Amino acid sequence: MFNLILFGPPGSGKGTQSEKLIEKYGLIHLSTGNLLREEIANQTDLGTAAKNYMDKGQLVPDEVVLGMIACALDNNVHANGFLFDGFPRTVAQARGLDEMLQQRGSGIDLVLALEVTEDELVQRLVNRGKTSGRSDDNEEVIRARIVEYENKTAPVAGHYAEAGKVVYIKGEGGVDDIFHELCGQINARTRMA
Ligand code: B4P
Repeated sequence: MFNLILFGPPGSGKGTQSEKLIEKYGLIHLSTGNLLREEIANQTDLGTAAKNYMDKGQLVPDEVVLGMIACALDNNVHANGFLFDGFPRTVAQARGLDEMLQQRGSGIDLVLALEVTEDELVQRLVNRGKTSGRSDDNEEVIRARIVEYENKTAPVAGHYAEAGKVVYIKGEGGVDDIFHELCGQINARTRMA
């Protein structure tokens, strides 16, 4: 069992790198952003409530996100490990996750934190907005998402740093070069490669 958190601000490449990492290491990909967008697409009550927050660049309430993750863990009891992408986004979510994993006899092994400058983040997400159809990929909402990240999400790195689990990786440059750096850190801690 190997549980990895891919951490970083909006637009830092979490979704992009997650796709490559799950393929290489056979981890189950849990992206709360994707799970929430599925709920919106399916027009569920949860999705309708979440959309109100997401369209303003705000975080969805912790209990909603923790409930989705609990379900996903229960649906994948035989997994090799999980890649958490865009989760946890608050210290309360991190504590909730730690508790859920502990109850299942495991825990977080590594947090890989992607570092990207704010100008580059905005540029990437504005570009993605031209084709993504995502209502939160416009400059005003992107700026709000970055403020939300600084206030509520950045402290999550501190939570895991206390246990020596965080490694910072430069998230600017070629996608394959960044992937290589991430794999190096995972390989140093596992025999999964
Ligand atoms: P997410 O779906 O997690 O979206 P994100 O932060 O924008 O990151 P994403 O993974 O999509 O982008 P990536 O960096 O890969 O969250 C959306 C919203 O959902 C949140 O604002 C919040 O409201 C809600 N939410 C989700 N999880 C939550 C939680 N746990 N608690 C509360 N609320 C939650 O890529 C961005 C762009 O950069 C792409 O176009 C990509 O092609 C490009 N890119 C990637 N790597 C690059 C590189 N090396 N060089 C150049 N471009 C690159």
